[in-house]
Amino acid sequence: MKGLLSDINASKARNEKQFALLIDPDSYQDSDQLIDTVHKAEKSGVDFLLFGGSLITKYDEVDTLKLIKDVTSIPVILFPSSPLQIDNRADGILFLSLISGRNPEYLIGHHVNAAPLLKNSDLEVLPTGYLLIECGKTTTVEYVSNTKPIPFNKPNIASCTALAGEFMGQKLIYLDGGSGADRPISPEMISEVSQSVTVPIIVGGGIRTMESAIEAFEAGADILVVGNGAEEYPDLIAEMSAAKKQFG
Ligand code: 1GP
Repeated sequence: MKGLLSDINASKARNEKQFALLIDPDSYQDSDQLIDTVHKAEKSGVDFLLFGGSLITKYDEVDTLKLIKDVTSIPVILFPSSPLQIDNRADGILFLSLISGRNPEYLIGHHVNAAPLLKNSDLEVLPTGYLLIECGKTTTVEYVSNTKPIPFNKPNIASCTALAGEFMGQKLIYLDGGSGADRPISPEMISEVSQSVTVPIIVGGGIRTMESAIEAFEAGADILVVGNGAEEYPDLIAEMSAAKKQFG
């Protein structure tokens, strides 16, 4: 057991915030850029790397995960959209149920295919209720999963969905606006969800400034995920780390 979930729970118990950097292998096909990003993450004290994407097209070009593992000891947690993305070289996997949607493949179908692979792996499995929230545009995850996001201004739907997820045994709740969302999830929604569940809350999608990160942390997010924002503006990695250190 690698203790990823127990570390997350311990951080929450201490009121400490965490920051995860999302590495989408399709976005980092330049090895030098990837290594530079990982070094920045290491220097800034990023808590863990999420690795994956809603649609990966460049599996064979650069072995992104190997490059990452060669240069850092930051834990890598898979953030997969399908069992094709299971890779035993990572440390853990978000075992995602897309509970905002009504597509059985993303509620239980892929999980059945993934289960025997995970049983035979060394990956720590982190059961995660995943809620896709409408944040200004149709994202790849919405299209690929064929699910309808929760409306931006309906925090009560999000809080009831998250609570149902916790009652069903999910150990983490992930509120996601989707990669490259136009705007981040509202502090009102994060706040309502955080008052509804006791498990740690991950929030991502469309976070591009330190100010929006602080707002999300203040509203009750335990872990923030940044992907596109750090690709566009690499200094955001250090700024996010500074934002989380204001808490706890
Ligand atoms: C996407 O939450 C992640 O699933 C990160 O989103 O790339 O918009 O930061 P961004």
